[in-house]
Amino acid sequence: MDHFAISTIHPGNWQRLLRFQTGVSKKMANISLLPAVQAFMARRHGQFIDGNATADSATATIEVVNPSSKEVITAVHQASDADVEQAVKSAHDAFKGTWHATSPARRGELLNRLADLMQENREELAQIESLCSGKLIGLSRAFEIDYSIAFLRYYAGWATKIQGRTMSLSLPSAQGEQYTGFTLRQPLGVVAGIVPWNFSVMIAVWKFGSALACGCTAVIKPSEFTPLTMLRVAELAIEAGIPAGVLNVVNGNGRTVGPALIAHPMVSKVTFTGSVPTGTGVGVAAMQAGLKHVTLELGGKNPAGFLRDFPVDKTVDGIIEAAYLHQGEVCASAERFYIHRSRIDDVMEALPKKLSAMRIGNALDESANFGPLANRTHFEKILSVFSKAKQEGGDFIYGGTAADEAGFFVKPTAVLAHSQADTIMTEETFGPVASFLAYDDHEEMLQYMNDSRFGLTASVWTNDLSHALRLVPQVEAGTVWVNMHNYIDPAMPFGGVKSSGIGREFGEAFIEHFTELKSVIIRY
Ligand code: TXE
Repeated sequence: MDHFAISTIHPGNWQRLLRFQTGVSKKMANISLLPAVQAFMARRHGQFIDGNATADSATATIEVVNPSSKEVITAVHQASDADVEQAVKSAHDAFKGTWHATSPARRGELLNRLADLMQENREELAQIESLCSGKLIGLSRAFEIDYSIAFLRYYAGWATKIQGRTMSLSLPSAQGEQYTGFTLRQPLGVVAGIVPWNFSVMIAVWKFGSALACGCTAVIKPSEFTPLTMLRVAELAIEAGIPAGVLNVVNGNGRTVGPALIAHPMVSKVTFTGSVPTGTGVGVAAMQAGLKHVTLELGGKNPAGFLRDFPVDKTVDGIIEAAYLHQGEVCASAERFYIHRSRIDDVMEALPKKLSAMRIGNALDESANFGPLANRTHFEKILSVFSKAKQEGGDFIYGGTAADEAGFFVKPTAVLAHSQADTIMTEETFGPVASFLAYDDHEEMLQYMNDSRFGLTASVWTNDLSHALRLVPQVEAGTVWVNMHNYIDPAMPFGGVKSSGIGREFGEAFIEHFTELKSVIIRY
C-alpha cells in the first residue's frame, strides 16, 4: 500500500501530506513505471480534438523535461492555428448538438463515470504527472488525482441542481392582465481553460468539471511544461461516454496558442489560473475579444500571522504546513510569516531542525518528502530570489542554495527579513521560501498582513478563537484559515481579492461564472 492511498478526501491524509510525517519509510528506491505509462510516454503527443488524439508532425515540438533528472523524456507537437480552430469548432458543435441534447442527470452520470475511470487509472495518471511536473508521487496520487476525482464528483452533483428563480412582479395592470417572471440559468457555450504547471489535472478539472456540469463544453490548454496528463484524462473522458468534442485539449506555448484561443469568436468564456502579469493580460485580451466572461485565479504573497499566545512547536508545524507543500508551488501557500517578537528567536531556532529532517528526493522516490522544482525556468527564478535576498541582507535561517545538481532541486528555505519592504516580503516566489518578520502588537501584525497588492489566502493562528473571529473579517484575502493553511474543499468557494483574481471556483459560486442569467416575463 502506498503512503497516501485513499479513495476519498480524508483529513488525516491531509495532515500527513502537509506536515511531512511520512518521511521515514522503508521504501528507498524509485517506484517502477507501469507498462501503461511506458507505452503512453512512447507515443507521439499533440492535441486531443473531437474525440481523437492527434499530432501533426509538421508543427514544432515542445520538449518535456523530467525535473528530477533534467532529462528530456518526450516531446509534444504544438497546436497549429488549424488545430485551435478545429478544437474550438468541435467544442462549439458539441455545445449546440450532443451536449445540449444530454440531460443534466446524464451529464452528472458521465462526469461521475470519468471520476470512476480516473480512480481505476489513478496510478498511471499519477506517474505521468510526477514524471513531467516533479510532483512527489504520493502527492500526485493523493492530491492531484484523488482531489481531481473528488472535484469531478462534486461538480457532477450540481448538474441537476442548476436553477433559476420565480419572481413577484409589480408591473402595472390596466385591464386585469397579470405577469409572471422567472430566470433561467443557461450555459455560456465554449469555455477556454488555461492551466498552469503546478497542478495540471486538478486545475483543469476545476475548469472543465464546472463547465461540463453547467452544460458548457471545453477546450483546455495545459502549461507547456506539463502537457501530458490531461491528454490521457481526455481519452478517459471518451471511454466514460462523454461525447466527442465536449472536452478538447490543445498544447502549446502562451504566446501563440493561448491568445488564439482567447480571441476565437466561438469561445464565450476564458478561465485562467497562473501568474498575475499573464492573468492581467488574459483578462484584457478577453475583454478586447468581445467582452468575454472571464475568471482569473492568480498568485499572491499570502501571509500567515501567528498570535502571541500560539506555542512555538505548533507554530513550526504550522509554518511547515503553510509554506512547503509541493515545494511551495501552490498558489494558496503562505510566503510571509509574522511572529510575535517574544517568540521569533525560539521559532527561528526550532524551524531549521524540521527543515533539515526533510528528505529531498526524486519525484518517484516514495521515501522523499521534498521534491524538485517543476522546471528550469522556475529553478533559475528561485536561485535569483536567493541572490536578491542575500543582496538585500536577508538572514538565511536555513537553505538558500540548490540542493542536488541531478535535477531542479533547491533546499527548503527560511529567511528572516529586515523589513516589510524587502523584495522577499513583497514578490511571489512560488517556491519553498518562507520569509519572516517580527511584530510587536496584533494591530501591527494585521497591518503587515494586509500590506500587499495581493489577497488570495491568509491564515491566523491562535488558541483564542474569539480573537481569531474578530480578525477574520479584517484580513484582506479570498480565503482565511484559522489554525490551518492550504486546505481546500470542493464545497468552499476559492478565489482572490485585490490583484489575486476575479471570480470564484468551487462551491455553488462556480455556477454563476459558467451560466448566463436570462430573465423571462410573461403577460397573461
Ligand atoms: O505562468 P503563466 P508560468 C506564477 C508563479 C510562477 C510564474 C510563472 O509565480 O513562477 O507564475 O509561471 C499560459 N495568453 N504561477 O510562466 O505565464 C501558459 O502557457 C494566454 C502562479 O507557467 O501565468 C500557461 O498555460 N495564455 C500560479 C498559463 O498561461 C498564456 C501557478 C500560465 O502561464 C499567455 C503557476 C497569454 N499571453 C505559476 N501567456 C497560480 N496562481 O497557481 C502564458 N499563457
